[in-house]
Amino acid sequence: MIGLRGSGKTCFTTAMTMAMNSGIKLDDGSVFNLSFADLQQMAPLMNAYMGMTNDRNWPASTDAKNSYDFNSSLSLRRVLSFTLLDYPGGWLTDPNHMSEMLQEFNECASIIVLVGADMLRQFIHGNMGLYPYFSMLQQFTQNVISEFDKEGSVFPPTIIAITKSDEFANEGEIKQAYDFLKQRFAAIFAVGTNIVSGLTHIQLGNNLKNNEAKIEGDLILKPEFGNLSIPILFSLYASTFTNRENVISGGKIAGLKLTEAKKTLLESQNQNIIKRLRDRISGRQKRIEETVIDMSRTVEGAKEQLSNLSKVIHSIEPTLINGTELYYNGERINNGERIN
Ligand SMILES: Nc1nc2c(ncn2[C@@H]2O[C@H](COP(=O)(O)OP(=O)(O)OP(=O)(O)O)[C@@H](O)[C@H]2O)c(=O)[nH]1
Ligand SMILES: [Mg+2]
Repeated sequence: MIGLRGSGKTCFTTAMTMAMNSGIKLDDGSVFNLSFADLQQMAPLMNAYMGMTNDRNWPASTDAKNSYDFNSSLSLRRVLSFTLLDYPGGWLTDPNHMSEMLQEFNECASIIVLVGADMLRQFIHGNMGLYPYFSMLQQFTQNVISEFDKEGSVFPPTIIAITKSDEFANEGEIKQAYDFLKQRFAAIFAVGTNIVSGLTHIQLGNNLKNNEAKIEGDLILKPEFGNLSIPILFSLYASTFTNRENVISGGKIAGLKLTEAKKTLLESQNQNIIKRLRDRISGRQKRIEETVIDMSRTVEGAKEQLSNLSKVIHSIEPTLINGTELYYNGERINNGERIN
C-alpha cells in the first residue's frame, strides 16, 4: 500500500483492520473476517483505534514501514494468509528507498494506491499548488511500471482508492476526481497495458475534520460503511488467483523470481481474473462452474484447495463488482452489471 504523506494510510489500515476483525457480511451473505497472525503487530493499531474512538485523536504521521500479517476466513473457514505492507508517504519521494520498494513490489499480489480527496478537490477546483506532490506519486508509479517492463514482468492488479471521500461536496466532484485519476494515471488505465485495475473511494465517517490533531465530525468505523473493505477485498481477490495459479502449477510459482515462467503465469492470472469477472457480470454461470471442474481434473489432489479458493472468489465478487469501477486495458469491465 502506497500513498503520499497524509493520504490516510494509517487511518485506513487502523479502521479497516479493526472493522474486518469483527467480520464483514459480503453481498452473498457469507461473513469474511481478518485476524492478526501476530498479536504484537495488532497492538499499535489497537492503540490508534482506541485513540480515535475514545480520545478523538487522529493518529500521528508514520516514518517507518509497517508490515501486518493476516489470516482470513470465510464463514469461519480459514482461507488465505497474506501480508499488508504500509510504506511511509515520505519513501515515495526518497530515492534511497526505491530499490527496496521495487524488489518487494515484484513479489506482491496486488498494489493499493491511496490518494486523498482533499488533494483531488484542489485540482478539480483549479488550484495547482499541490501539483508537484501529485506529480511525484505519478512519477513513482511510472518508474515502478517501467521497472516491471524492463524485467519483462507483468504489473500486478492495482486499486486506486480515494480516501477522505466525505470531503467531496457532491457526486459531481467524485466523478471529476475519478476522471482526473484515470487521466493522470494513464499508465495504469491505458489501452494495451494489460493491467487489471480498480477505482473506488473510501471514508471513515461524515463531515470529518482535523482540528489540531483532534477529530471533529462523525467517525463511523463499521465494516459496511464507507467502502472500507473494498481495497483489501480487491487485493485478496487478486491474491486468490495467484494462489490458484500456484496450486495449478504444482507450487512452482511461489519459488519463481522474475522468470519467463512466472511472467506467463501472471499473464494467465490477469486474463483469468478478467474472463472470470466478465462471465460473472454477464451471468454465464455454467462457464464459471466448468472452469473450476476442469481445473480440478487436471491437478491430482488439488481439488479441495481449488474448490475452497473458488468459494472465496465467488463470495468476494459481488461486493467487489458493486463497490469498484473495474478496468482492464483501460476498458471498463463492470457497467450496468447483472450478477448471478
Ligand atoms: N475527512 C476525512 N479526513 C481523513 C479521513 N481519513 C484520514 N483523514 C485525515 O488525513 C490525515 C492523515 O491521515 P494518515 O492516515 O495519518 O495519513 P498517512 O497516509 O498514514 O500519512 P504518513 O504516515 O505521513 O505517510 C488524518 O490526520 C486526518 O486529518 C477520512 O476518512 N475523512
Ligand atoms: Mg501513516
